[in-house]
Amino acid sequence: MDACYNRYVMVYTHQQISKVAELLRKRHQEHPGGNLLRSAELKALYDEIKLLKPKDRKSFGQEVNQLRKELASLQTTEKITKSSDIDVTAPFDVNTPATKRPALLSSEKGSQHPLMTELSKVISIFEKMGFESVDSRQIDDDYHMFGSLNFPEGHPARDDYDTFMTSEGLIAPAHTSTMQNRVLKKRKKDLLNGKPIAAVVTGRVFRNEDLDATHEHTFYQVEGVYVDNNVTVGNLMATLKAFLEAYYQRPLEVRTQPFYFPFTEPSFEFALKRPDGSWLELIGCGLIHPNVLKMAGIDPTKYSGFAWGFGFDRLVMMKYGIEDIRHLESGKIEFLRQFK
Ligand code: FA5
Repeated sequence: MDACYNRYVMVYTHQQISKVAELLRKRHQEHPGGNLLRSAELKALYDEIKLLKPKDRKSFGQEVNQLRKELASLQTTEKITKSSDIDVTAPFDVNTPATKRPALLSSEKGSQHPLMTELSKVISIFEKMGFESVDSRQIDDDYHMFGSLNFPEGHPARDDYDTFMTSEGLIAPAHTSTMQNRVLKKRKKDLLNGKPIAAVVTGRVFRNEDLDATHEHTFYQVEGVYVDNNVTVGNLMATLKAFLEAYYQRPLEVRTQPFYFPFTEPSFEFALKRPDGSWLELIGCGLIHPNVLKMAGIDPTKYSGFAWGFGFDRLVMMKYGIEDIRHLESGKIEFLRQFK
């Protein structure tokens, strides 16, 4: 701090200015927070300029301006030095007596984010139903986003997912279905041992969306993948119903309608009725397309399966009557505290 300070010490030829400079530097050392540029002494020097003979004004005026610059630099240097003193990760040594600790804003004990609390509940329900939980990735490639999911090259359905891409061509996954091929490949040996493949994949997904109360650019999905002998749409619907009943613990009105996904055949869309009577689209699902099984090395003439992907944020919104999805990632403390 002294070193910085000395860098700005100037020499003034006018004694009157030199005296004020000395006085204000001293004052700054004693009260670093004060505003020297507004000091009465500096103002008096400016007033003095007008009273001088015209021939003396220029050199005196230049030095007063110089002093003003010096004082401004001192204050800026002080600000920078001060802010770099604060280390928010370790503001003081734990052995520092309470009276010597820096004044910090009071804080309350934090809590887990409501989405994470609910995610544990969701995973625990699926584990009880025999599903193993797997984390999805936050960066993936074209093959797992599209190719392995039976999206033909150049197919318009690729444009339905407004994906974010890196300049190297990697993709921020727009859905957790990017994990299907990996799950199927890794667990196909279970089928040979007479066990079904049963996994739920959870994670963040990203879409270049127009945002509104039910659409975020970053949200969570929970994907389910189940493969065995003779799997039917009935098994899919019964699994989703059992999950929803266990999670909501109250009756809900649901609507199912045919849909199109390249990776399931047939495909469906599943919506929940909201208190105001409107429908909230929650789940995309269907029977796994034979090409998706084949690409993972599973024989579709022997095995069949179902898959679903639901919007986890929307699931939680319905549980707590949250009217806008954007609250969840907003970091608004008043909103989050309601879930403590
Ligand atoms: C899919 O993402 C498919 N991968 C789902 C799937 C998986 C189908 C496996 C078949 C088999 P979709 O784009 O419809 O489908 O999204 C699924 C769910 O994610 C939606 O029903 C909705 O609940 C949620 N969702 C989609 N976009 C958003 C968004 N922008 N913000 C919040 N939730 C969203």
